[in-house]
Amino acid sequence: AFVENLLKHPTFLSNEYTTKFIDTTPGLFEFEARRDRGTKVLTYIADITVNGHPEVEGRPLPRPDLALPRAPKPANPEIADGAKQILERDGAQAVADWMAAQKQLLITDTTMRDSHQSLLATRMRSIDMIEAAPNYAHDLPQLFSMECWGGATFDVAYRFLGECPWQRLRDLRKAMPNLLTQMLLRGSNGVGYTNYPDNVVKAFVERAADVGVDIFRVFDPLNWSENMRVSMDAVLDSGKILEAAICYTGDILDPNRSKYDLKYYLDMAKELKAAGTHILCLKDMGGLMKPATASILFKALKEEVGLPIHFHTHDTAGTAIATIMAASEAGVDAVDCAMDTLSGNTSQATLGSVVEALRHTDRDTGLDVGAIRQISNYWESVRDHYAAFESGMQSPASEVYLHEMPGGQFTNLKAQARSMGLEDRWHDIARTYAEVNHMFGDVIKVTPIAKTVGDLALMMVTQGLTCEDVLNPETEVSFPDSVITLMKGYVGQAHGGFPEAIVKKVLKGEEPITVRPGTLLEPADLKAEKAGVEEKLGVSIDEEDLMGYMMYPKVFTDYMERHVEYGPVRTLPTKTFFYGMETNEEITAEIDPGKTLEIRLVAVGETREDGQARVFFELNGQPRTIRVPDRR
Ligand code: BTN
Ligand code: 3PY
Ligand code: ZN
Repeated sequence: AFVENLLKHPTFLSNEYTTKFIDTTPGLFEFEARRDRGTKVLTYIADITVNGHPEVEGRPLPRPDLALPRAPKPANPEIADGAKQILERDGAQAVADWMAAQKQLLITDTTMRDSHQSLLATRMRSIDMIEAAPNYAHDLPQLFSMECWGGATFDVAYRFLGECPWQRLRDLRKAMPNLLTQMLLRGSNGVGYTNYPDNVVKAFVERAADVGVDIFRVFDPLNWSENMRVSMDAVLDSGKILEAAICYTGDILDPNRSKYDLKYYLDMAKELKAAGTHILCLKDMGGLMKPATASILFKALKEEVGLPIHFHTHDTAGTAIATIMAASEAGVDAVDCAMDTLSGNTSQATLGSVVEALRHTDRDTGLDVGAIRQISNYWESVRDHYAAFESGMQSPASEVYLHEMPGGQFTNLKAQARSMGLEDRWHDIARTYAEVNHMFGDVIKVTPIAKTVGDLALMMVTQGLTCEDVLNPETEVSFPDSVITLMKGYVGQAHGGFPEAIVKKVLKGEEPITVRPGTLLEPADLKAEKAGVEEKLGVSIDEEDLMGYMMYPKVFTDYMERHVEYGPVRTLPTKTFFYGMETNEEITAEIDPGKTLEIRLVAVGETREDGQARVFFELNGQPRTIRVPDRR
């Protein structure tokens, strides 16, 4: 019975031993499983080699001569204590107190989350991150934190990369024992695009805290603090660090744009302080904050609220470093930057340049510029492999003050436009996006509302509709679901409400809700849900998997099915993952710690009448033939 159960165990079926399984499984079963894993991975490589990867079809190819990205050996043999040890020793409040007491400007590295979300449509794979993690731990122990999880990376891992996001978190956590890990959590929207039942949000936070998130940056797309409370309380209960965020939009210097003025930000900061946040985040996802605003806003926040402040911005207009300097001058405690070669444009400010700009000043970051250059060079070699996902943006652009699109949406909306054949109309889309924002009463453009604005803008450009047409009671408009959801109040209550004209038109007289959406959602029966998926998939899943399922039922089940078929594809080099192999090419894949497969592609045979292509490999020196359907 034991063996039988074992064979049905999902971790066994998914051939993923690395952390959850190998420690607890008798060595007896290793051989069988390893062989099986090999076949699965070969099947994946054969399929991609024959049929190509749909995600990169028709996109620019990486240079053909690219070497595997390899991080250099860290310069420091030791791992010095970092901020993580303060959390472990003295708790979350101690980290906030320490932060506020520091003279140097603290730096968060966003390369593993926001930077590739904003530059490469979130497609960076775990293997490329984990390779560099020891360099961070050994050579940059002064970093405040590593933003490496959450936001769009959660579903993209399952959806497009065939990876378990929890496994990524676990691996990174382990490789950087002295650094605080940080995630972006969309409040009641979790890491999804819709409000989830309170008990799902709570369970998600508990899992994430357990698996390895130290700092939770929590935001609400409407800056409605009431809708952040469930997730904020869950973070506080977990003992981890709560960094509640205010999303920044508008322009506090513009007298004609008084909806989001200084008082608005100060009031919200006070609400978040009252809710118990350890750190206050100013989240400028569009990169709209100007230097003069930073001087006024951060000074006022420091004086009137007194919390340590973490500033997040994007370099879309090319102004991020100027604004960071002004923020630093005004006393901000920490800022987000991305490693040089994945910085700038829609990504974060250039980390090395911020460090240099502050050198020999009283806010000197103390970070080693030599180590930064080494790590940045590594990221450069990684980025080359993701040429297919580059947005084509060649320079910063002040157009962002027109559309106010968040950096994290920019590349994604561009890709969406491209897939609809609208790439040439990009500037029309940008203008329409701005008009939709106006029609919605000037909303905060951040997930998921940024997507809603984008959905309607794309629809209007496609159908040649103006805002006047959209609002005209005589015109029949079939609104995207996301717009209906927003106007119904299912995302939450907007500051100042939505304009009556658009609400009336979209809801056709139906009344929007005025309560917190979570109060209308039945608590999920997590036990029953778990049993349901297990039944459907024919395997048992664990609590992490269940959270993947609760946020993204279809994406998760699709992932699980592919995973059972293809095995631990996360261990393949990125080049192989997206492009398969060339004849005579040899690669290695470490499918378990210390257990490496050597794979050589011998030849791709002809496709027979059965529609199957034969692909000939050597696996650890032994010939293997794999048959895959030829779908070319
Ligand atoms: C891959 O990405 O291909 C390998 C990782 C799969 C991890 C499996 S999937 C279900 C379960 N959840 C985990 O954290 N590990 C396993
Ligand atoms: C996300 O929610 O993924 C964001 O990056 C928002 O800025
Ligand atoms: Zn961002």
